Amino acid sequence: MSSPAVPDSSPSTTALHMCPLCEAGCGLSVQLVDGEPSLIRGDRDDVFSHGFLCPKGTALKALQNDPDRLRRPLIKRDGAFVEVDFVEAFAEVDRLFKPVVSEHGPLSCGLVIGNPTVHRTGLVLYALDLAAAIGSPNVFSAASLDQMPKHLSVGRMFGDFYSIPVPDIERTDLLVIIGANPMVSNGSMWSVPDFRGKAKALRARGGRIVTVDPRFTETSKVADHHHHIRPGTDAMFLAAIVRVLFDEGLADPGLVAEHLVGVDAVRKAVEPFDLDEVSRRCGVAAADMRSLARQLASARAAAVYGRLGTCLQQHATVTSWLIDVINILTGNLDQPGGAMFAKPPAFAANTAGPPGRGEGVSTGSYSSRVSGAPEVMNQFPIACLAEEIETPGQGQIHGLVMIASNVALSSPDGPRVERALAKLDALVCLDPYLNETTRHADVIIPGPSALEEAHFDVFFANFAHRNVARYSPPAIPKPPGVPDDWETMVRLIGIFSEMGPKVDVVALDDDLTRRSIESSAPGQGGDIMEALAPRVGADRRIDLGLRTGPYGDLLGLNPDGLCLDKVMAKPSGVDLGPLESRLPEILRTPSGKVELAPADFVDALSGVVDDISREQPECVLIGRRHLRSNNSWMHNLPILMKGKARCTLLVHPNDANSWKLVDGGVAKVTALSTDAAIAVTVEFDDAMMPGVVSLPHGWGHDGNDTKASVASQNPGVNFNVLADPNRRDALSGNAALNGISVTVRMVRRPSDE
Ligand SMILES: Nc1nc2c(c(=O)[nH]1)N[C@H]1C(S)=C(S)[C@@H](COP(=O)(O)OP(=O)(O)OC[C@H]3O[C@@H](n4cnc5c(=O)[nH]c(N)nc54)[C@H](O)[C@@H]3O)O[C@H]1N2
Ligand SMILES: Nc1nc2c(c(=O)[nH]1)N[C@H]1C(S)=C(S)[C@@H](COP(=O)(O)OP(=O)(O)OC[C@H]3O[C@@H](n4cnc5c(=O)[nH]c(N)nc54)[C@H](O)[C@@H]3O)O[C@H]1N2
Ligand code: SF4
Ligand SMILES: [Mo]
Repeated sequence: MSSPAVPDSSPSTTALHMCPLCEAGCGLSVQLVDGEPSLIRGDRDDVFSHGFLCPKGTALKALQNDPDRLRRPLIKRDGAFVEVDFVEAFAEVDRLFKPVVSEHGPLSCGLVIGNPTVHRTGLVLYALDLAAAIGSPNVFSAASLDQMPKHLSVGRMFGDFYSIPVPDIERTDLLVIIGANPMVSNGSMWSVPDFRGKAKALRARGGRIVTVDPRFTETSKVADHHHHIRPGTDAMFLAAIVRVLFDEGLADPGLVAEHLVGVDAVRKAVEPFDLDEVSRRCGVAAADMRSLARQLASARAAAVYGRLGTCLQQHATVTSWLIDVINILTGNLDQPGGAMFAKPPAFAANTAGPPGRGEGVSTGSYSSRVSGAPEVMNQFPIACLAEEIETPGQGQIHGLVMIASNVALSSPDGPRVERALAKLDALVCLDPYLNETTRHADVIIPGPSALEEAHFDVFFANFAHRNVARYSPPAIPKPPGVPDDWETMVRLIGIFSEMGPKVDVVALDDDLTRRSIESSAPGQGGDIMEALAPRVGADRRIDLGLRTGPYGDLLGLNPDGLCLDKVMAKPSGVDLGPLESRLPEILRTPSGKVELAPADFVDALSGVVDDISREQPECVLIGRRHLRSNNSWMHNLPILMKGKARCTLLVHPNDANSWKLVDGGVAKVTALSTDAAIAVTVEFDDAMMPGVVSLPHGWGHDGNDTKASVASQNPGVNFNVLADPNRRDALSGNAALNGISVTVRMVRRPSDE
């Protein structure tokens, strides 16, 4: 145990915590001197991460101390921000939104949920309540810049949006990674800290890793084989592999067969995918595709995993679906070493209600006002945000609440998004920085820092490579007067429920939580609330989730089961074991079967067929990530900004020669569909597939009216100036931020500086 083991006289103690920055959720050991974090290391006893952490975890200390990080709210007075206390900030929110709601109705308000929301317990546990209180269909989230296609594909196949199978990396023999770079991202929709260590162990026991990516990535470097693939062609590549499985009699779902419907429909749907034709378009040799199909079918245990590269494209849902079609047809779904479902200790819909059958998922029960985008998971595509603000008429958005979102940099056509935000009558941002997005706010409300608040993984346990339950109390106390995130959320709920800014937060929280219990356990609200007393807020919801979860004490009925007290008693976490087979129990489809061939996915495959013969653009742009960067918001920490400039355009040297580029020079990159352009430093790199260039997103810190002294020294450029909001995956509404057709022209040689 690494709990405090220091003499009482010493000012140095150790607090255990969890890193909330990315999906790996590493356990931290925070050394405190005089109550201040002095050194952050990995907690070696952590049941999930075993001491691993990355440079961003260490940098939580720098984040804690960043002088630019907001400790108090800001409100805009005569065009300039002034610091106020929290009481005044909430009063201002109430003052701002009252006229918006009374003049235009609740439909004129909206909610934007940014990425860190799902990493902060108090925010994520109350986000749905806030959406309900706002009472508008205008809900948007980073999911539609990210993983919506995967939610939709598994939703249709398995009946729940969160039933995403993940590679059982510790037991697999063959891991095929498509459009993901876990060496840098540390795993996404697949919580897998220390990917490097796990990859090494996999190969040491004779297993193999294959990457499929337009760039030879950091992950390709630790893999056995790499295949360059043209951006946006994954669906045809996968469909051709499925056809090989059928043609060669290799399709064998194994134990899943008895729970499966739709095999013949898939067989028919992939018929048009001729290996040689697909190969010419996607750039992977036909022999390599054939061999991959055979290897996947013959491996003792194999898993195909796809991530962001497979989601930020126009055929993203179909791609996400075909990945699991292959996992199923090669007999690897739900088998040890294959693609398996986690069993989270709390909050998973696929552990609730009767097992094996359910209502399934539906989409499109309403559509967005301007472009008619169907709702998916009760959200509209975030790419529709600007048009919903700018287009006059009934339902136009006039007031917006944004939680942890930097849409100016993260969503397509950032400049238009900024112009739209500037037009709002009311914008409140929950955010610790004054940045490219929050500069347009009327009120910015920061929360406690990552170290100052308790943490429980609400979301990513659904995709964990191993089942665990962990809770960390705050590592350090928060400054006086700063509400917990859940308190801020409840106060906003009070404001949007017309109770005013001074609502009794605990009483309203009681009411919200009791109502939510009643909705799933009618008549039991009172008793259950009593069993959870005296906890309130986020902790009460965590306790409820754990106790009614699949390992729970069932509020006393199963005394050996889990509750929050028991999890808290194990500061490095409770290990709940390796992934286990969950079919058919996990299914929530109306048929009680795995739906291999959802009709709209099969239909959408015909659009992919049309693409096979489509002419290939000369140059397309894709994104990338860096280990010491986190989307758009950690560029203000000197410790992470060390080293050479990172916001560069990677170009294959042969392309660079034919386009007359110079290494280190500045090039103009122009999007063919919109004519939007940016200027960026060129870096030659033979890791790129010819015809493909790569630029990271999340940069473009122009420094105007922001408070980011370090970030604005290294501004970089905003990738998403080039992204067209109308380029989306039609089924899920996810933005197709990769594969943008561009031209690259030299504007300045390094010597011209
Ligand atoms: N260090 C760090 N870690 C992070 C983040 C970060 O910003 N920095 N962000 C976090 C977030 S929010 C997420 S969602 C995850 C993302 O996690 P990952 O998906 O693992 O990360 P990316 O680096 O975006 O990997 C996407 C890969 O897809 C490739 N690609 C692009 N287009 C295509 C295509 O059309 N087909 C194929 N096959 N490949 C393509 C890119 O070259 C890239 O290697 O990372 C998380 N972790
Ligand atoms: N071109 C291109 N664009 C992309 C991507 C890409 O690969 N290429 N990736 C997409 C993906 S996967 C994602 S997830 C999105 C992410 O895009 P966003 O959802 O906009 O998230 P971030 O860029 O991480 O910005 C997070 C915001 O939250 C604030 N914040 C940080 N921590 C906290 C906290 O604890 N509490 C609160 N209240 N606020 C906090 C930060 O200051 C920042 O303003 O970007 C997407 N955009
Ligand atoms: S990999 Fe890094 S950023 Fe992600 S949870 Fe671990 S320490 Fe934090
Ligand atoms: Mo993401």
